[in-house]
Amino acid sequence: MIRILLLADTHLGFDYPFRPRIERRRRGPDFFRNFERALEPAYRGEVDLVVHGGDIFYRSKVPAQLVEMAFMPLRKVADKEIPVYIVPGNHERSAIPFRLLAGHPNIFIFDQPTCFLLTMRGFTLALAGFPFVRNNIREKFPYMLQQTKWSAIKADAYLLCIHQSVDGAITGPRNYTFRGGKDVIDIHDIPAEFAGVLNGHMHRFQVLEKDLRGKPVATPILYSGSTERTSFAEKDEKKGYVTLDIQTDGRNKGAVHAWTFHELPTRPMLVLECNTAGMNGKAFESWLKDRLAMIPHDSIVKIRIHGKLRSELFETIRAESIRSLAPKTMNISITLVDYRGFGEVRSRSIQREQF
Ligand SMILES: [Mn+2]
Repeated sequence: MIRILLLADTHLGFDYPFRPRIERRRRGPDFFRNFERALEPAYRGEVDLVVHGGDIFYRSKVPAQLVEMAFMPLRKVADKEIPVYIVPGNHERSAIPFRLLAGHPNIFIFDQPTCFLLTMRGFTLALAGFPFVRNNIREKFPYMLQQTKWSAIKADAYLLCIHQSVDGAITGPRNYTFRGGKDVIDIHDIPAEFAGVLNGHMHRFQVLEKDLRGKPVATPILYSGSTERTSFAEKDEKKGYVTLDIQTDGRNKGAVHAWTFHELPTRPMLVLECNTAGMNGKAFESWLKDRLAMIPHDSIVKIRIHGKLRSELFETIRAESIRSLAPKTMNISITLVDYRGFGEVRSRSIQREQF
């Protein structure tokens, strides 16, 4: 039996400015904290290997300091002789940060279609994978898979490590389901020889075990989801990582024997709707104070403002004014729902400042 820890979409660097223009609560440290929490079973030696399903960072160009901060925990795992496998995600187009990691003998990066072999306690595991494919993975998938040369390798079990959408994957507050698009893998193209697909890209935890018609598939597709909420679209989602066991009965190919989702702590994320019709600055302030008093102090809050604003209200909803009304432990952003043009630009600039 081999025990694996799967984490993905850690999006490190999100709201983590090294030279902040303004002092306020940042969400950046939350992302680092959950990254470390997800790796704790590895620190304790409770798993045999770690797979990161991609999007370590929140975007493709990141400062060297951030790269170093992100790699320290992974190196700590690798130093314990626990191999770490990394799938470059859509935010990892530039290969540069990986050169720093690639030198470690226990860190393996799917920077091109590859199949890594791992033998442990007499069990040989093959980990095939390739970096995120941006365009038309539906058509390219069989070729990418073939390029890993997995079928020429003898192993007790095969795993596929990728960062892609697959038919049936679900995302967003309205449960959008991926089906049949050119950037979606046809679930039937995944060879039954694979015990499981360890996947990133979907920020919601989910395990796909059926095709779009509801017919069971041979290979479960596991998305551990992101370790923190990267947007309000994820506000009601549980965040965490997955552990799974690969087992074989000797006769059959190895299979995913059990998987467990481990939830990580996240701060409350709330949307406050405000209709400003007839409101002046004072009224808005007292409305906001009342609302903020009712919610947890460490909330991440989005205020959606409806209606046309009196000019004095524009002053009140400036980011600084709002922040002065809220506990320092909160994160607050504002959206002007009914404004286009000037109003929207303004609201965007407020949002940019907040996140
Ligand atoms: Mn992502």
